[in-house]
Amino acid sequence: MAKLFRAAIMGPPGSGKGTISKRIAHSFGLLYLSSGHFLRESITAKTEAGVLVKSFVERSMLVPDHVMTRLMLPRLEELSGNSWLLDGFPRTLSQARALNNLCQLDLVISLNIPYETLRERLSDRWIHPGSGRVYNMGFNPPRVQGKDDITGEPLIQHDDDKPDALMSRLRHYKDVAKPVIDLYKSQGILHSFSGTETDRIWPYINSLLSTKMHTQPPDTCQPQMP
Ligand code: G5P
Ligand code: MG
Repeated sequence: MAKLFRAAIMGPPGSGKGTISKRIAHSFGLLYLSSGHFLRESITAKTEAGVLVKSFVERSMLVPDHVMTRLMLPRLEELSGNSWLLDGFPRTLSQARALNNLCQLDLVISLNIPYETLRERLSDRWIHPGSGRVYNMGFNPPRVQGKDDITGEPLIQHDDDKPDALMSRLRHYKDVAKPVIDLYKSQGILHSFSGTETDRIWPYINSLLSTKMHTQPPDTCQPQMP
């Protein structure tokens, strides 16, 4: 039986979830599922869910739990034979419980990054709206300023990366994440990483995953009683 591995990465806005997730997906062959990307995709496609979530995402507010679980859980059910990594989901205790009913995670990574670092990073962040590709003018700039490397289309800055919106996102993140972190701690699957540079955190995450993925017992996606 194939060894399946299910992980999630948590952290405040700008903590490097996306950057680290892409490295994990690339190095360990996990499917990478980003809740923010799915939301932006549904907004661009103007689906029923997209119309509903647009105002929440634009105001940097959490999308209601029932909408989030309806967006994420069916995708995970379809991927029941795959190993995957979730970025940005679950974000509330209610989402974590809904996920637990579908599947037990093997590992959760939590990123603790100082506020000042987050503020600096996000004010420098530019996105290619069509694909969700993220650039940072200092850390990973595009080859041509203001243009996407692949398509050459213009890059934009999200309204929710501007300072006022960012402050309220961070405050809210802390309150909402605490019970989720406590839950995963109690399950013995939480691994926290602190620091100001992704490149310095990455070797520790890389080594943790190398160990965990090689010692993972054969498994299938089993529900866990809440
Ligand atoms: P998202 O899209 O999940 P956030 O706000 O949680 O958005 P975000 O902004 O995507 O998180 P990140 O993925 O943690 O940040 O970080 P990143 O993009 O990798 O890195 C941030 C920037 O810093 C990038 O430019 C990167 O290049 C740079 N960087 C990384 N490392 C370093 C470094 O070491 N040094 C430097 N200098 N730079 C670095 O969610 C968006 C919205 O969707 C809704 C909410 O409304 C949310 O606001 N949403 C949900 N709502 C309810 N429930 C959920 N589960 C939801 N999920 C999303
Ligand atoms: Mg992200």
